Amino acid sequence: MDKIILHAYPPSPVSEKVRVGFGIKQLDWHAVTVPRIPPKPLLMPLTAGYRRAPVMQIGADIYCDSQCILRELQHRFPEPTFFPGGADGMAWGISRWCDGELFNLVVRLVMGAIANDLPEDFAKDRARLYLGPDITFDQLSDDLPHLISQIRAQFGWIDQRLATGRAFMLGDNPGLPDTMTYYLVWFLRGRWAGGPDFLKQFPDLEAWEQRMKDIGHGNETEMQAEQALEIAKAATHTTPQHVDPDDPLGLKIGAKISITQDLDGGDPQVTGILQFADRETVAICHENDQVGTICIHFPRVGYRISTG
Ligand SMILES: N[C@@H](CCC(=O)N[C@@H](CS)C(=O)NCC(=O)O)C(=O)O
Repeated sequence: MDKIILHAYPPSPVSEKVRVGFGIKQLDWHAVTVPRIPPKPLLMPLTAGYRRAPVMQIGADIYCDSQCILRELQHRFPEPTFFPGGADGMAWGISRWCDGELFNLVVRLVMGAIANDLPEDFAKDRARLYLGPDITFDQLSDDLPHLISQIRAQFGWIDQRLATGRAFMLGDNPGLPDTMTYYLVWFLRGRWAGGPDFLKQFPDLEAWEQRMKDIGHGNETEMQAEQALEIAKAATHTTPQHVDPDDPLGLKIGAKISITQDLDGGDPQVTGILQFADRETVAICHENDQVGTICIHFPRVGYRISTG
């Protein structure tokens, strides 16, 4: 199998979720560092315009969004499982909470608390991604106590879950719900000055946080972006042609489709030729001079597909 390559940058919290996923599965992988804001000229040939981090590459198959990446890791490397004790299915719902409501609150708090110190271009970019077109992080300063109250109650749920004597969310071994919640604790502790004090009220969460940190990231090796592009060009994607006959959108193999995040973050649409679609994943083929033909995968949940 081709190497696992993660296109990301060290401070990215969503990428930390995937790095811990590599740790749970004890994988060898390569890290390509991408810029924190566009332009990302050495990433775009691989993603046809998708600009967020992380993106995983295996040969000429490209996986966008942490949800899609973790699913592919579970598929390719079933053991150690992300679902110890047989918790498949519903555990994915945790991502809708953590990557939606809870992520949004934590981003607002972390960025809102340092709004005046953020580099202008970074603040503008992230405000558009996470707050929408009409509001900036410095407008959140009066809202910080409210945000803390919301996060406090929800981190309390995590703490309660861990107060039951389990080492991890599902029992003795770490799994998907652990990495999906841990990255937000990692982000809040590392990037909000009030984080370490705030977290002291959750002793079981803090003990678990240390266990999660101890898992590590698997075996990481740096790679240059140019090398990743060469690997994609030399490889052939391995995604079969398949579309679920009951697809609610009536998708057809070979149709031209566009995919974008189903929220107003100003993300560009990604366009290509449909190769694969089932309930949870959609994949398109895309061709350009730098990498030849590649297959780009997205989750269905949280993404909107348009045809024609
Ligand atoms: N739903 C996406 C969200 C990814 C996301 O928003 N990542 C942040 C970094 S933590 C990002 O891409 N920020 C903008 C950028 O890096 O250009 C996922 O789960 O991967």
